[in-house]
Amino acid sequence: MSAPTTKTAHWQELDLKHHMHPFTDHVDLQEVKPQIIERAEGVYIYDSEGQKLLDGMSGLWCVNVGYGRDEIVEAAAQQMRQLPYYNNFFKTSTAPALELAHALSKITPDGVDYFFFANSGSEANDTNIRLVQTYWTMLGKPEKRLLISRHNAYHGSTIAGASLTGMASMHDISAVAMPDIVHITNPDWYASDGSCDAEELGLRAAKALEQKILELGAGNVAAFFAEPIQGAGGVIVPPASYWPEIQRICRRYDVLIVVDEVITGFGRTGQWFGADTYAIEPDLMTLAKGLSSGYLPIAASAVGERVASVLRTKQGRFPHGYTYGGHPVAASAALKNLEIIQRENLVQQVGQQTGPYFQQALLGLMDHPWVSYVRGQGLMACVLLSPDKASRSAFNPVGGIATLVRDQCFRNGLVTRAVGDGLVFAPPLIITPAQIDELVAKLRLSLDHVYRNHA
Ligand code: PXG
Repeated sequence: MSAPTTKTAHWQELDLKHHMHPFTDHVDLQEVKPQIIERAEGVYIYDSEGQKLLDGMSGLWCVNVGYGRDEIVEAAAQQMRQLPYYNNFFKTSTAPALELAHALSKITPDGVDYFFFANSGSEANDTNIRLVQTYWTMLGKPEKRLLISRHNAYHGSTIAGASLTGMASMHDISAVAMPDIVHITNPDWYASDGSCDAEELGLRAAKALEQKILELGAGNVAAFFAEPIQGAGGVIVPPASYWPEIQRICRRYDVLIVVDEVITGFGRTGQWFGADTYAIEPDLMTLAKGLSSGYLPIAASAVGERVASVLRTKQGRFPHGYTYGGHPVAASAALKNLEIIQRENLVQQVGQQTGPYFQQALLGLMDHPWVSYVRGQGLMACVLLSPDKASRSAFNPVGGIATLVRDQCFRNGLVTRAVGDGLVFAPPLIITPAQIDELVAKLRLSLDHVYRNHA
């Protein structure tokens, strides 16, 4: 590989000298050097060496309307000139936060009409935990405070978010995992032993919730937290049988349903929310990422009538909030982002055209000797690899080959992420069928390259 240009070398040096990366092995990084992303347009990003890459991940599952939207830039700049900051604490508000709450109330499921703003998905999940526990306490049931989450869930990186998260590696680094959180199985048919079909597995995974509630005592269980489709865990799409049964169980035992829509929200699944796709009736939702398409950090807890009516009518403060929650500049950017999604019919486009096209195009890879399964919904998907398709066995080490394919994709101009033995994709919602073909062709090229050298 040719030597990097002076500016790239300069930034790489600064990175190694002064910068610490999230979720990164810094010893590895010293070997490979970070890739510096410098600009972006539409579905493409460009690095400091001028390489153009199709962003198959929308940044980190967030740039739903694609890059280069001047309208969002203008809305933010205008707001910054007029009022760069004011807060919603105590007895003040700003217009962008209120307009955004109103706009959100029109697209969230019926009965979900109140919004508490934060700056990240992790924070919004912290808020949801506080809301859930405050709700039961205000109703005189403070003992109802246990939270149930699932294996392989990702709910954030704060102590509470990481504690809700169901990935063992994230619990290992923290000696201070939050109490009151327990995890149950997730509906991952691919990872199962194959002893039943997917629908039966979905029912069994849902029944695990009922068993756990009975074991803990329904009077102690406050809420069930879940992503409609597990994203960072590897786009684990639930069988159709799963969510209706979860819904029934939560209602039967009076357990609140908190739907984490940080990835599945804002058109990703082909409907506004994953809750729409799976007919879930959430009591609370976690919103972030696509809310502003990542142009500025903003997140929200969407609060359903049941919880809102208690918090809004019982005397007493909810002692919780973030300095930048509902930041007027971020809220203006989010409002413009929602306007674009609506004006360009992006949700319908994903649901009816590009989503099905994307899933079909990826399924075309099943003829590759390593591609053992393709799962997804709308514009999120995971292509799973196995050295033995029939048994769906894992590579040794797990993720070794997927990481090589991921690195080769980057060399071939495609951004993807390796999750275990899978490669995940979540391109911007504006991706065209021709760009989907480009994505799949680059993935095939990369798979073939690694296969030739490592099979
Ligand atoms: N909930 C879900 C479902 C998420 O996917 C969060 C909460 C936390 O959001 P913040 O804004 O605090 O990061 C997320 C974030 C990955 C990856 O590589 C996924 C996320 C973040 C970073 C990387 O898959 N999801």
